[in-house]
Amino acid sequence: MQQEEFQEASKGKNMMQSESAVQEFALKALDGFRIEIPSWGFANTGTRFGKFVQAAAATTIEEKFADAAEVNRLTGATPTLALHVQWDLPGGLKDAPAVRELERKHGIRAGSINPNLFQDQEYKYGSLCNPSQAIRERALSHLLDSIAIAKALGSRDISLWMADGSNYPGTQSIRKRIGWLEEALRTAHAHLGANQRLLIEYKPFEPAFYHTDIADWGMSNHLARQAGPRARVLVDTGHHYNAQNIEQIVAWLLHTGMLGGFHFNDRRYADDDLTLGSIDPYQIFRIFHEIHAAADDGLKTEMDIAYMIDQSHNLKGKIEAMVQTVVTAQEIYLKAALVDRGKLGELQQRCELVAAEELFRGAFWRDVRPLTRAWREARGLPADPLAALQESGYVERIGRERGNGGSAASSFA
Ligand code: RM4
Ligand code: MN
Ligand code: MN
Repeated sequence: MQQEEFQEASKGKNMMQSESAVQEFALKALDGFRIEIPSWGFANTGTRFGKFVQAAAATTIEEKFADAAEVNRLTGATPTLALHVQWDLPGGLKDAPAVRELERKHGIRAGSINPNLFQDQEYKYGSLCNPSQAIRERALSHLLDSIAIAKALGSRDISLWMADGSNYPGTQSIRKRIGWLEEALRTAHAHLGANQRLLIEYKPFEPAFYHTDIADWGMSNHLARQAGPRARVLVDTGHHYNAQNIEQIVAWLLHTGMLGGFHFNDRRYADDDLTLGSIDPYQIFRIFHEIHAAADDGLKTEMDIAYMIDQSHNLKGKIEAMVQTVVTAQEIYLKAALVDRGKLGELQQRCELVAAEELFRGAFWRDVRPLTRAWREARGLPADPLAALQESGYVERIGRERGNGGSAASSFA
């Protein structure tokens, strides 16, 4: 939804007496909500202890595009597919025309481009932060290739996550590595096209267990500012310590104009990559509230936030899990959109704590499913996407055709 339209609709919401005004507001809010799905969410994945393969898992980029198209057909909210260069474009830039062809065939656009700086043997001691200059250069050249691929595909965002770090105290110079990273990201930024962005993801630990080179949002924020004006912070909801207040981080990033986007997932312990809202939907609600509040206050950032899913569907069916996630995201986004922020502001101002919290909590508990259903019906989409998936027989069909159940297909690809 355009910023102005959203604000207009928000004003309407504060005076929403009638059901039809609520419905109209909800339709607009849902029209404006798009979420990107990850190619790796359709592939066989697992834990470091093993993998349970699924017959319907995708092993080729063509299959990932087909699955993404099915999710978009059912939900109407996922027009783009995030790609990982090494898993999806192993031939690099020369694979781009084939991806363009898949875009046309399946009606799905390539979304954010993810460099892969964590799988090659050379990266044992780091990629952009490796003490070896030759390995740093190799990593940088992969990052530049990823930017070129994004340009060829018309993708706006390059989202960077690195596994770099160390496992034991005293074994690496933390500050030298900061310097190498700053330099590499400045160079990468200089190669961005006019409309491209560099999103910098952080994560406190794993695979490194003593220090991680980009461990939190402060480090991402610093690096983004050093890199240049089109670098932003990427918040993966699973990449925080347990007690951390993620919505406060989001509020700060909104306030300072540094929020680039999200990798949504849920977790109970660490980077569990469980499906969104499965453990703590209230947290996602609080995050969306900050975003809606910033939009209501006229912050010109709403349209620049990339909503992306980054999950690993080890046990749930891949496509089922993806559809369930998109539906959940829409519901929570809408609940947060429906907070009466005019009234909430007054209660906050008067420090009416219980009334403010009850208003906030009340919006979370509101059952918005009749509204999401009305939106689907109005937009010619299946009223119940999960039921429609089951009725379609898609998963059984691709399971028969692909028959990947017997092969322990390699991770993610
Ligand atoms: C990381 C992070 C990245 C993802 C890799 C595979 O934990 O979330 O976004 O690309 O996993
Ligand atoms: Mn992520
Ligand atoms: Mn992660």
